[in-house]
Order: sequence, then C-alpha cells, then structure tokens
Amino acid sequence: MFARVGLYGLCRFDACKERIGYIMASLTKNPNVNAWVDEMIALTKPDKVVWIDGSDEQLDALRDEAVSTGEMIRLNQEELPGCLYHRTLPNDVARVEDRTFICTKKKEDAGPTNNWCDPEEMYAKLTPMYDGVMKGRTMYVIPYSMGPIGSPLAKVGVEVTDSIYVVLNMDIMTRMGAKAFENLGDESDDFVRGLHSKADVDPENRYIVQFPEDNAIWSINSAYGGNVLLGKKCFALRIASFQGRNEGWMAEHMLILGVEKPDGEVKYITAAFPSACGKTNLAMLIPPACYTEKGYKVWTVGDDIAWLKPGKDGRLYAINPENGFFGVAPGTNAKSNFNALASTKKNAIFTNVAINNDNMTVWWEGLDKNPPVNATEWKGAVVNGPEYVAEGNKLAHPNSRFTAPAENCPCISPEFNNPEGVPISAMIFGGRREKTTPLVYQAFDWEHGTFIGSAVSSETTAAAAGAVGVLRHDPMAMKPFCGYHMGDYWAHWIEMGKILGDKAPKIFNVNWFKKDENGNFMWPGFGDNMRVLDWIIKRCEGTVDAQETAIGYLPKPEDIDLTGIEDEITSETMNKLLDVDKDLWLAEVAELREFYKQFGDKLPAEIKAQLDALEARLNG
Ligand code: GTP
Ligand code: SPV
Ligand code: MN
Repeated sequence: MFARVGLYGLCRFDACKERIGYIMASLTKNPNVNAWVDEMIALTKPDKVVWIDGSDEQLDALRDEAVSTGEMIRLNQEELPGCLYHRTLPNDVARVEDRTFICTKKKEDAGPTNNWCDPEEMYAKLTPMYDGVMKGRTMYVIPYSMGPIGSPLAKVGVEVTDSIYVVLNMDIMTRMGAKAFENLGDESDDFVRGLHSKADVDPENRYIVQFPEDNAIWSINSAYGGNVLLGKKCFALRIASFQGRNEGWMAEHMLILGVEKPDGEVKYITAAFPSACGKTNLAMLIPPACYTEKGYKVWTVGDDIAWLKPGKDGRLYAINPENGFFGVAPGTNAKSNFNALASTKKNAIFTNVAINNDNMTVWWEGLDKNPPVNATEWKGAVVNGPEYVAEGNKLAHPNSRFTAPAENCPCISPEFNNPEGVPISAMIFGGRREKTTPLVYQAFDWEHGTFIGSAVSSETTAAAAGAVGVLRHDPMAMKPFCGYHMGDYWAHWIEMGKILGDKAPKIFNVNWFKKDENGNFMWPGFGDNMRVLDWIIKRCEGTVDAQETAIGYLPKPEDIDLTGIEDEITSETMNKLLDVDKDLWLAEVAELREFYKQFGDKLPAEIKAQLDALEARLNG
C-alpha cells in the first residue's frame, strides 16, 4: 500500500495519523488514491486534511477563510459579484523554467530542451523539503477532471495542496470535486498525483518537477499560477504530452476556436502560440463588421490547451481539458478582447493586477487610459495611479492574470462540453517575429507543417521569469511544456500525420507581430485576424488559390479581405506583410541547422529532409 514509503515516507500514515487534528473521510473508495493521499499526509504532516467535494458551501467557507486571513481580498460585490483578488510575492509572479524539471529514468528521454534529474535523486532531494511542511496548515485534497466528465478523452488528477488560492483557482480551471472520481472509478490507478506546498515561497528552493513515468508532479515554494495549478501546464501539457505519445494522442499548447460561416457550418481551428502571444485573443475574437454583417461568428472552445485524438471517422478531434481561462490581464480591454473582459465580471479571481481603492474594482495597463488615482499597485503599495504610471511604473504586473469560468464567456462554444470534442480542419503555428515570417503561409503537407512547427522561434514574454523580447526557439510553442525528448515529440507528430492520412488538418503559420522600419506592428491584429482565418478556411475548402513560394503557399494579396481597413493596409504594406526575403530565410535555415544539432539521432530524418528541401527551394 505504501509503495514509496522506503523512498520518501519518513513517517508511516498509521503511525502519524494520531497527531493529526482532523481528517475528513475520503471521497472515494479507490484504494490507489487513498493510499497515495495517506502517503502524502505522512510526508507533509498537516494539522487538518480536507477533501474538496466541490460544493458551494465548502467553497464559500474557504473563500471566507481566505478573506479573513488576508490571503484573498473581496472585490466590489455589486460590480464584480463573486470576484476575489490575490497578490503573490514579487519573487513569484511567473513560471520558472530554470527550476522546472522532467525526471525520467534515462536522461535522453527528457531531451536537450528540458532540465533533467534522476527521479530517485530528485525524490531524495525534495523529500526533506516536504517533510512536515504542512505542520500547522491544512492539506486540501482536490480531485479534478481534465476534460468534460464522461469524455473518453478526459483524465483525472488529484492535487494535494496547502493553498486555498490553489483550491479556488482549480475550481474555476477544472471540473473539480467528488464528481471527478466518476471518471476514475473505484479501481483505476490512472490518475495524476500532484503534490504542492507553497512552503516558504523561497525562490532558492522552488522546484516544479514532473515525473512522467510515475504519473506524478511535485511543486514546492511557489504560489503562482502555472507553477501550482498542477492540472494546467504540469499535467495537461508536460505529463499529458508524455501520455499522448504512449497512447496515440496529442497534448498541445493550443487554443481551439470555431468559425461559424453564414451557411451555419462551423469550422474548427487550433493555434499554438507561445505564452502571452495571442491565444486568448484569437480564441475569442470578434470579427470585423464586414464579416459579422454576412453572418460570421467565432466560438471559443479553449484558449490555452488542446488534447487531440483521431475520432471514429478518422479525423482529428480536440477537447479543451480546462474549464476556465487563466488569461493575461494587461492589454485586455473592451476593444482588444471584449469576450475575455466580459468573462471576468463574475466569479473570477484576479492575480497581481491593481486595485482601485475607491470602489474596490480592478485595473491594469491597457484596460483604459485612466489609471485609478487612489490605487494599490500589484506589490501592495498605495499610490497615486496617474503619477505612478507617468513615472514609468506599472500598476499591474505585466504577467498579472485573471482566472475566469469558461461559462462566463459570451462566445463559449455550444460544443464546449461535448465529450467527443470538435473536428479540426486547420492547425496554426505562430510566434512573435519582428522580421522574416510573413503574416500567413500554408504548409505543403503535414510533414512540412511539422517542420514549420519545429522551426518556430518567438520573442520571450513576461509569462516566464527572465528577459523579455529575446528571440528563442519555441517549437510548437511547447519548449517549456514538452514532457519528453523534443525529437521524439516531432517523430510523434509525423506518426500522427501518417495515421490521419488525407484526413489530417491543414497546417499554417501566422505572424501578427511583423514590424515596419519604425518599429510599429504592420498588421492591426486582434479582431482583424479574422481576415487571415477566412483565407485559412477557404484554403481548407479549396475555394481560394495561393502563390507557391519556397517556404509554402502564401495568399495572393488580393485574397486577404481588407474591407474597412483599406486605408490602413495599403498594397505596399500588404506586400511587406507577405514578403519572403530570401537572405533572411537562408539565415534562418543556417540557424535552424545549428539548432537541430542538439537533437542528434533523435532528429527525425523527415525534419532534416524538410530543412534541406527548404534550402534548395530558396536557392533554386
Ligand atoms: P498564455 O496564457 O500565456 O499561454 O498566453 P496567450 O497566448 O493566451 O496570450 P494572450 O492572448 O493573452 O496575449 C497577450 C499579449 O499578446 C498581449 O500583449 C496582447 O496585446 C498581445 N496580442 C494578442 N493578439 C495580438 C494581435 O493580434 N496583435 C498584436 N500586435 N498583439 C496581440
Ligand atoms: C503560460 O505561461 O503559457 C500560461 C500561464 O498559460 S501559466 O499557467 O502560468 O503557465
Ligand atoms: Mn499558456
């Protein structure tokens, strides 16, 4: 029963349960879950153990408790009913990639793009840090489902944590509570074991560790978003990508949207952009008038993660494993993303934004042009907002976030809870590229598309600790999230393409971030990205031609509908947006050749062949 007790159980549950003040009865008969939770109790030695059943009474009591201790702040309940505010420590505001590990028995299974440590060594290092870490605290045991309850694509996780903030966020982000055990049943061992303690929130001892071979995640010394909501990046991407490879499916850092056409047909598209590069915005876009007038509408299925699996008809189907949005606040406003803003108006949690002290509402850069005069900035200091901003400070942290229930979203897809998922017609890659990459182009086929995904580079953002604006490789937007060797991951993509055959989605690349000589974005972006989606859909339907170039199929400039923005996007600008600069691309090829070296034998021959073919076409 105590499988790992010799390794990290310093006190057996039976021996230590005497001193625990209160242990709530388990919500499941599943012996695998119960044995693991007992082990975690023995290790962390909490004063109290509370199973999260997901009931309103229980969650309300936790909200009250968090407000009474100051962990959360209740916002204006008339304007923002059910909304809470939370501030993390200034050293704990983003994912920490240098402290994130993939612990597989063999180093080569984690690959060169991940930090690796031997699992035994990592358990041995972390066990003393967890030993007794919850003394004086309550352990919350959170059962949750990633994916709709009852979906064949869904999977169950259990997270134990000493943070109410985690419980309340997991309530929004997942299907949380006793109902999650319905999917697991009384026997199965197929659940992801997540251990989290905020401990002392010590950045020097912060670890975000995935053990894919044990279905386990250990996170310590953080209390921030992607580091601690273990269902999200740790499970639904790092562990799930590993599972997907073994089980014949894919876990991707992708939004999922549906474009409803005037005839009522809905085409589903996924898009992988690196963190803070526009997934939430694209997923919820409101098309320009020239489209809405004709009857086009965009439906949101997901804004961050897609789990994809071939369906009975041989097409690729996607579910969003999440139940809410953990979105970037700065830049979100009624114009840039009306639907995201609307989603935050009730039952949401705001992290590290600014507070308007006069009416207890929230503010962030880019919400409007009027920072509150009586403001509390994200670190907790009371300041004069306009003066503070004029001095060059930010009231909200650049990676401040909202956690909002998907059901709040005005454009949430009617298929959001469909257990079978939605059939995907097109998959898009993209990133922030000032130069080189055109507005949009299409891969010649799946293998070429896989190559394009593997070759994505993007400028870094505030979503992870470290420098911002540095160009780095971020294959398929999965650099921080692939739970195994990136070369094997590309091979898995190629394999999936073979299984899907001619039913495979078409693959595209977009770049909303190309700049002119003055450093301004050339493309208006946001809602206007619909114009690019339109071309993509027409390409899938075979109703629009393209120009064949060395890098792929590009639109003919006249095939991007510019109705309403003709003044802004002159034909000169359009030509620049669609330009393929041979010298820049040859430099890109040379750079990619260097990048691929680290993958050695694991670089699929198909990817190498695609690179060679690109070079030959550029020189041809
Ligand atoms: P994660 O939640 O971190 O995975 O990020 P995301 O990809 O969902 O990012 P999000 O949609 O929140 O993008 C945030 C940033 O991208 C903000 O700075 C936006 O202003 C910017 N952005 C989004 N769409 C566009 C666009 O079409 N054009 C331009 N120029 N900026 C955009
Ligand atoms: C990202 O960084 O890609 C996010 C936010 O979506 S977090 O959940 O913190 O990883
Ligand atoms: Mn993300």
